[in-house]
Amino acid sequence: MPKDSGIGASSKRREDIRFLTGLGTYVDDINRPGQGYAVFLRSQVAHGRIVSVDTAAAAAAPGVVAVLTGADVAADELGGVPCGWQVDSADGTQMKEPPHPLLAADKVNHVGDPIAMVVAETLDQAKDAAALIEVEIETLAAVVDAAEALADGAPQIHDDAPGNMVHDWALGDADAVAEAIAGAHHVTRLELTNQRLVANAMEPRAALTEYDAGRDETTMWTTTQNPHLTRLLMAAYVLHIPEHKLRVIGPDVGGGFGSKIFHYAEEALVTWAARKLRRPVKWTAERSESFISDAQGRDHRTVAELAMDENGKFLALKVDNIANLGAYLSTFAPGCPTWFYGTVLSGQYVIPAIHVRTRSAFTNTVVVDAYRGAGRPEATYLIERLVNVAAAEMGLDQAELRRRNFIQPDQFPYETPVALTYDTGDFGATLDKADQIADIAGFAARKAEAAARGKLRGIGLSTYLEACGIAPSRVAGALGVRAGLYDSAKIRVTPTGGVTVFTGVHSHGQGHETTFAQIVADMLGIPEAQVDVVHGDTASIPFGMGTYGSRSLVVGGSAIVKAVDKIIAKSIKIAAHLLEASEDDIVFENGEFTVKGTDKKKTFGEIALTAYVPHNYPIETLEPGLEETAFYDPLNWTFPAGSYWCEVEIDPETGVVEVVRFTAVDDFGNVINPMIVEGQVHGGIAQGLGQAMIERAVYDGDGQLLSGSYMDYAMPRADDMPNFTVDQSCNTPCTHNPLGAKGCGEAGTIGATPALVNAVVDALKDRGITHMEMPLTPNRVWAAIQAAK
Ligand code: MCN
Repeated sequence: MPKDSGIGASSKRREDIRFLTGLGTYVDDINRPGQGYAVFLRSQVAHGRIVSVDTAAAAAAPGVVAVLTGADVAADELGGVPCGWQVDSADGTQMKEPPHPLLAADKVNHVGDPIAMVVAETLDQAKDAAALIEVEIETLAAVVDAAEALADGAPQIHDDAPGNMVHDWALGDADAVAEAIAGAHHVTRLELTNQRLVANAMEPRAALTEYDAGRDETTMWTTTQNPHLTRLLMAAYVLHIPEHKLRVIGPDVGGGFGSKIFHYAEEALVTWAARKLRRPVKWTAERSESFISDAQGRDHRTVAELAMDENGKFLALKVDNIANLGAYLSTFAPGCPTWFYGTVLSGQYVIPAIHVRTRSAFTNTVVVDAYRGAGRPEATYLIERLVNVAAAEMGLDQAELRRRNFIQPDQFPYETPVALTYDTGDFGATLDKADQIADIAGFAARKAEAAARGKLRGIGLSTYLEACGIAPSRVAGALGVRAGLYDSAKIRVTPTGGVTVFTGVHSHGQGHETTFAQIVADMLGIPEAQVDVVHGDTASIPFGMGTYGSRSLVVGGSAIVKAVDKIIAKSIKIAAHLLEASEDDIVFENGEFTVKGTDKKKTFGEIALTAYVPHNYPIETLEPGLEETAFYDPLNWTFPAGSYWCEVEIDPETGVVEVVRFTAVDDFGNVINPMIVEGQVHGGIAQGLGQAMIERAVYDGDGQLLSGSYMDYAMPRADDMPNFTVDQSCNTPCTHNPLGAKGCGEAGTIGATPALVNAVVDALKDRGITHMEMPLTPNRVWAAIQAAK
C-alpha cells in the first residue's frame, strides 16, 4: 500500500499552490520605495581594447541618477568576481586565474562583457541613457573554439594565462592504461563533441538591493541557488563589507539548472550602487541579455580509447579532453571538466585502468560553468557512446557488452581507478527491469512494422552512474574547492507544537518545502501540515551551501534528520522529567513519549508546551525551549544509477527523429516522495533529450552568439517529448547517510542524452553510420542519410 503521508508518500507539492495561482514572489515582483533601475551596457565585440568610454551624454540624459564604469569600480577598490575552485595542472603548475573585473575597464573578452551601468528613475530612461554611452574599442582577433585557443598563434586573451590554458589536469594511471592498450585484443577509438548549451531558466536573473544607512544594513534579493555563498563571496571578496551586515534573500526562484549557483558581477554592482546612491537599485535581465551573461554549459571536445580483451571485457580507458571555460573563471567552472568529469568515467563498469587528461581553455565566449549534471553528463555521454561503438565493432549486442562489464552486487563497496568508492547498486537488476518495461523482446517486430511504413526504427541504451554531492568537506578541500560542502538545518518547535525547518539549501523548483516537511513529520509523528520549511534568507537560515549537484536531500536532508534527532533527544529528557521516569525508559513512537511497559505517556504537543512554559522544570539540568541546529558533513558522495532505453523512429525523407518510447529505471536509494522524484526525472530527461536533439549554442568566428534568442536556440517543447515510463523499483539504499537516499535531480539529464544518440545511430547502422554529433536535428540526420547512400 502506498503511504499517504510522511517518508515514501507522494504528497502533493505544497509550493505549487502559490506557483500555479500566481501567488509566488520572484525578485522582479519585489519593489522598494524610491528604487532606481539599472541597465548594463555590454560589449558588442568579443575581444578588444577599450580606448575610451564617454558617459557625458548618458549622465545628462533625463532621469539618470548615475553612470558607473570600470574606472569608478577601480576608484572604490572593489574586488573582481571570485572563482571558488582551484584546480591545478598535473605537473603542479597553479591554475591560471586572471582578474575578472566587475565592469571591463581595459579590455573586453566576450560579447556581453559589461562595460557600464546606468541607474535611472525608470527602466526606459536607463535604457535610453545606456544607448548614449560612447565606447571606442580597438577590436582584436577573437577565438571561440577551445582547441583553437590552445593552438600556437591563437589570440592571447589574458596576459597571465599563456596560450589561453587554464590548467592541464589529469587523473589516473597513464602507464597502466598505455600497457593495457598495447596488449589489448581490440581498441575502440571515438572522437566526439559535447556541444555548448544555454541554461535557459524560466525566470531570468535579477537583483534588487536596498541599503538602510541608519542601521548600516544592506539587503539584496537575488535569483540565487545559494544565498549564503553569494553573501560570503560578495561581502568578503568583492565589496569588502562586513558579511553580517549584508542580508541575501533568494525568494521564489524560477529555475536555475546550475546557472544561478554562481556569484555574478551584476549582483555586486547593483549592491555597490545602492549603497553609493543611498537608494534601492533593481536590475532584471532581459532574455537576450541572459543569453550573453548567464553561465553556459558543457562544450567539450574529446578523444577516447577503450581497450578490450577477446570477450569484450574492458581493460582500460584513455580520455583526452579539451574544455571551453569561456572568457573568465566562473565560480565552480574549473571543477566541472576535471573532478566532476574524470571521477565518473568508470560508470557502472569494472575498468581496471583509467587515465583522463583535461586541458581547459579561455576563449572569447560567455563563461561556462555547472549546468544540470556539470561534468557528469559529458563523462556519461562519452562512456555510453563509446560502449555502443565498441559493441558494434565487437559484434556484440549493446546490452550484452554492458552486462559483461557491470560491477557486480558482491563487489560493493567498489573502488574505481578514478578516486571514488561506490557504496551500493545493482546494475544488472536495473537493466533487467528496464528490458522488461521497454519490451526489448518485442523490438524486432516493432522495427519490422516501422520499416513496412518506410520508417527507420532504432533502440539505444544508456546505463549511467552519477556522483552527487562531493564529500566529505576534507576531500572537497583536497580537490581545491574553496569551501566546505556540508549543510545545515535548524528546527524550531513552537509552544503549540508547530515546527519550522530552516534549511541551508535552496529550492527553486525541486519541492523541498514538501519533501523536507515529510521527513520531519514522519520522524516526529505529526501531520505534515504542522511542519513549515523556510529557505533562502541568510537572516533566518543557518549557514548552508545551497542547492546544486543533487545534494539537497542527501546533505541538507541529512542535516534535518540530525537536528530532529536532537529535538527528540531533548524531548525525551523533558518527558522523563514530566513522567518521573528514567530517560532510558522513555520510548518515542508515533508522536508519543511512553514509559516502557506502562501506559504513562506525553504527546509531542505536551512536550512542546512544557518546553516553553517550564513551570516545575529542573532548571539546573534542563534548558527551556525546543530549538536545535545541526550541521551535516557527508561521509561520501551518493551514486544514483539507472538504465534508460530510448526508442526512436526516423523519417528517412526528412531526417525527423521521433522519440516513440522512453523507459527510465533509476536507483535513487530510499525515496522520500516518489511523485516529486518522477517529476525530477521527467524534467531531467527532457533536458537531456533537448541536448541530443535540438539545442546548441553557436558562436561565429568573431565571437558573436548566433543562437542568441529563441528564434535561433531551440528549446525542447512538450510535443517533442514522448510519454516517459519511469520506474523506481530497483532502489538500493545508500549506506552512509541517515536517509539511505541518493540524489535524483540531475539523473535524467545525464542518462537521457546518450540513450537517444545510441538509438538514432542504431536506427541508421544498416546504412553504415557509426557515430553522429549532437544535436541530431532533422537536417543533420537527413544529410547523414544522404551521405551514406
Ligand atoms: N528526492 C526524494 N528522494 C530521493 C531523492 C530526492 O524524494 N531519493 C526529492 C528531494 O527531497 C527533492 C527533489 O527530490 O525534493 C530533488 O532532490 P535532489 O536530488 O536532492 O536535488 P536538489 O534538490 O539538490 O536539486 C538540485 C538538482 C539540480 S543539481 C538541478 S541542476 C536541477 C534539479 O535539481 N535544477 C532544477 N531539478 C530542478 N528542478 C526544477 N524545477 N528547477 C531547477 O532549476
